[in-house]
Amino acid sequence: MRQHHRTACVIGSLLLIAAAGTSSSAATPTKAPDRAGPTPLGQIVPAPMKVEPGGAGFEITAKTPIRVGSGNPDERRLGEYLAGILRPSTGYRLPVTDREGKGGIRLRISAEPENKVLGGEGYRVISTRGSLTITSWSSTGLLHGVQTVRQQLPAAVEKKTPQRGPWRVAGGTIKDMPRYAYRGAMLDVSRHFFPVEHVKRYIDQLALYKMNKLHLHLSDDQGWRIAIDSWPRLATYGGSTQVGGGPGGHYTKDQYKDIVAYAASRGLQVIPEIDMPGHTNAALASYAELNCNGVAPPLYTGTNVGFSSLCVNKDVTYKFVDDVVRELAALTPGGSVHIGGDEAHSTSHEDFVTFMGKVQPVVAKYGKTVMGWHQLAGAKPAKDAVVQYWGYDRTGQAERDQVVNAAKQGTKLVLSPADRAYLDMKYDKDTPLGLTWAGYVEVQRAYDWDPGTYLQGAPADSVLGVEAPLWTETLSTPAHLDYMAFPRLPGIAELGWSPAATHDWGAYKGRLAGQAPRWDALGINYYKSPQVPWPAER
Ligand code: TNX
Repeated sequence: MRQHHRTACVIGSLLLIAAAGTSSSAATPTKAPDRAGPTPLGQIVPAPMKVEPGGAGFEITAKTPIRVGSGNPDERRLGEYLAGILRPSTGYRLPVTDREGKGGIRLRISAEPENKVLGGEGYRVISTRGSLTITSWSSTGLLHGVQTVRQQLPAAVEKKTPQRGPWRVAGGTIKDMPRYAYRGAMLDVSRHFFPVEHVKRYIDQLALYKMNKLHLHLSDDQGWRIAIDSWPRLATYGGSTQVGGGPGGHYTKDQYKDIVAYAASRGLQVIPEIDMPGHTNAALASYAELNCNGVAPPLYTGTNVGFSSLCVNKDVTYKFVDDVVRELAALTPGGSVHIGGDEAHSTSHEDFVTFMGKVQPVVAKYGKTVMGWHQLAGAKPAKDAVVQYWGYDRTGQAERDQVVNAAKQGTKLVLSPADRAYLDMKYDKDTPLGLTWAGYVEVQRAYDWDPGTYLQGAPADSVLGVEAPLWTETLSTPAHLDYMAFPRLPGIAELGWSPAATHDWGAYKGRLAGQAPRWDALGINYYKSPQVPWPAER
């Protein structure tokens, strides 16, 4: 489909096809979890930093209260969140109470030194016969602790109707904190539009794996998805279709704020992307004056890339950029705005550099830092810009060097190697959805790499973390998103969270297999990779 723009990709795909045949070993199913024994402490995804099993462990019963402090509203909010997961399946009342007392589940945000050393996202879980304590320095850490407890409980806890217990958490202590500060997922809502409810569903899935950034690809050739008051036709006309010609759609500002707030309640910051100067047909179609020739092209519903460009030498272009970035920044509590910059094949290099030189200060002017695809490294990245690397095994050395050199000069990196982290790549030749330009990406390939050493020559501390993009040229329903994200997304989440020392495909695939009953309970439509020892069906 897009191979004429990525000639090297075809060769890459063929090599990978050859490699894939040798690497998939027949997987023997793990035993279904014994109803009598709880999930061993720490057998979760992502793997925790430190696990000290021991003791009888906690059992949730009809009498269990969820204790929160009286002073901190986040403790109560997260207590209610936990209760909301546990009540339907356990059938217990699980009152959230700030009354002092012994026993039960306890949620605590406190600045004690044992919490502070675990940083702004770390937490501890202490499971004993008498109580289950989740404690953290921050509300985000407490939320991550709740997700850990959730995964330690039987998968049936995710169901929406009463199930049989027992509801045990293995005994011992978990001390946990992330390896990387940036653990992201990108959703392309431009190629196909996904309404708020679908985005929230994805947010819930990301939170389960302790991801903390949701990058929304809000504009592309096929659709503009966010209301901009000063340029209303962007959304009403530019958002009126999608790949294949369906009705498309866009988020009103209120809907977008709802997404941002929901994401925040699940520990995720939203990073909005307006892709520029290429990938802009939807904008060019909406306003004739944005085109160098003053003529608006028709809307586009195909899947080619690289044919559109904003008019770099027109003043109105920068008025447009200023308005869009200003309105977007006002909707963005987080620190970054993503300005795209990839595949600007219809913009000369000189124009690209000029354009980025003018646009980056606009982002700064509205109090945000720039994020851009790694082509930004070929222009002059702003001092605090973050560059997102999306190369793959066939990416040329010159292109890599550009990114590595920027990193040496202080540019921070987010790694999304397309042949590892692109959730839209097919798993193998039989995958009914997805693309192949970066090759097939089976579950092991998505997991088995180290972000710390991936880009040779880049200083280790230039790596902020990882992100798994989900492009949607071929994906139009939540079931499609599920199928491509699961089971690869948890692997990228683990690379972002878990200490490098825990990295081990052999152990990981067992823990991953243990997630399947949970996905079944949650109605997640996952790909049953032959590389993973899924539990036998019950
Ligand atoms: C490349 S990654 C793109 C997207 C496509 C994607 C499909 C990047 C920055 N650009 O426009 O949707 O490949 O895999």
